Amino acid sequence: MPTIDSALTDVVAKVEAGERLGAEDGLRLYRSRDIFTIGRLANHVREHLHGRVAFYNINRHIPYTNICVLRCRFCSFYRPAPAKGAAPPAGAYALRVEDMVARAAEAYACGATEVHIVGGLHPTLPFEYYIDLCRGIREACPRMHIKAFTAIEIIHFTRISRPRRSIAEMLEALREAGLGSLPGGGAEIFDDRVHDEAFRNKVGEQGWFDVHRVAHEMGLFTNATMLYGHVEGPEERITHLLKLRAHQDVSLRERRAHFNCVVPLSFIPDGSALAHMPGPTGLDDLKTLAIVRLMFDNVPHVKAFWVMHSPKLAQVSLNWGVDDLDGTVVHYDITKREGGGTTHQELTVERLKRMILEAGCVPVERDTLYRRIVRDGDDWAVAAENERRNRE
Ligand code: V47
Repeated sequence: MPTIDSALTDVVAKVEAGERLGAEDGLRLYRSRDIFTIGRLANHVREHLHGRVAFYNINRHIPYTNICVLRCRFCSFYRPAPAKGAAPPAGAYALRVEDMVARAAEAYACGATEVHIVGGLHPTLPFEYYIDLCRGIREACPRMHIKAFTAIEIIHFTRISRPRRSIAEMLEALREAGLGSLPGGGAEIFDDRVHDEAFRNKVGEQGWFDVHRVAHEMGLFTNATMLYGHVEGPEERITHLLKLRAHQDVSLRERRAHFNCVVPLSFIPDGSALAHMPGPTGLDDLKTLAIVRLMFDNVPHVKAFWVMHSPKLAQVSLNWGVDDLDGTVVHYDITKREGGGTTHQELTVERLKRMILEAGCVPVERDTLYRRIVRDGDDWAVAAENERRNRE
């Protein structure tokens, strides 16, 4: 009964045989309108890896500043750095370490296992600020995982530190202060034309990969992202994914850590210099999430960050290759949902579980490193099963 787009016959055969897909396969998937076959294939891979399990975590995203020396055209979050002596622009903020720690402690008291911290490239915050931030959170919230700072922030810190530190020295200093892993942000699209049009001045491909390579060499796990739906096309998306996949191959073979998940980020144009662009449609989102699952035979998890995909589409994607929804989030400042809205963007655990159950999946709370969490009242622990597996 199900008719398969004949252009996908070879791709179907490859996926069924567990063979790696190439660039042409990825492009065929993008060109196809057979969203059901694409979904079935991605779901096949997802089920092979995770059965019906769908992960979520209890976390809090806390940005420390929206002041940024860059002016990326896709970004609606940044406020320009004020000229020396001038007042900061409306809506600009830079939180004190004490305030950041207080926010993290509040999340910790509510059972959060992870804090996700990123921010703009602030012109004057000293390198010590970032160390104090990690140390302060580590002291106030000893068991909370600190996932913080995109590759571009790490490079910024190396430039402002005195004496200037290498990437490895910077990551070591942050790890010593409490950093647990790096989020995947800032990758955008690895392509010179796209970079010039949308993220000029931002650290490019080389810098992003340098940071993730060094992190993996040191044993720090990281994530990888792709920001899609702006000035790039399917070819550039597939090339981006293949570059990430090649990096992961080497990390798995030669380094002590690797990418835990790929997070495709659906561009939200509102409020940015690209506000005239339409942004991706729902079908493009669903197809992209599925194609990401299909292209990565070497990354365990694909995350639909519900803030950018909307909870409804993220839920549907659980049957289109996705196995992780990120978490409770609570406040999100970098993008607001289509049509604006506030920074209060929260899903309760009950809602996350309901979304997952209604999609026919089994909700599993995870920590940042995808170990299962078991809860007993207000207390939580990493499930023994994972600890045993890690030791083996
Ligand atoms: O680096 C910026 C992107 C990223 C927009 O690693 C935008 O687990 C859409 O990386 N529309 C930050 N996206 C978010 C991020 C992330 C989120 C959740 C989980 C993880 C993880 C990482 O957001 C930025 C940039 O790529 N972004 N502006 C926009 N208008």
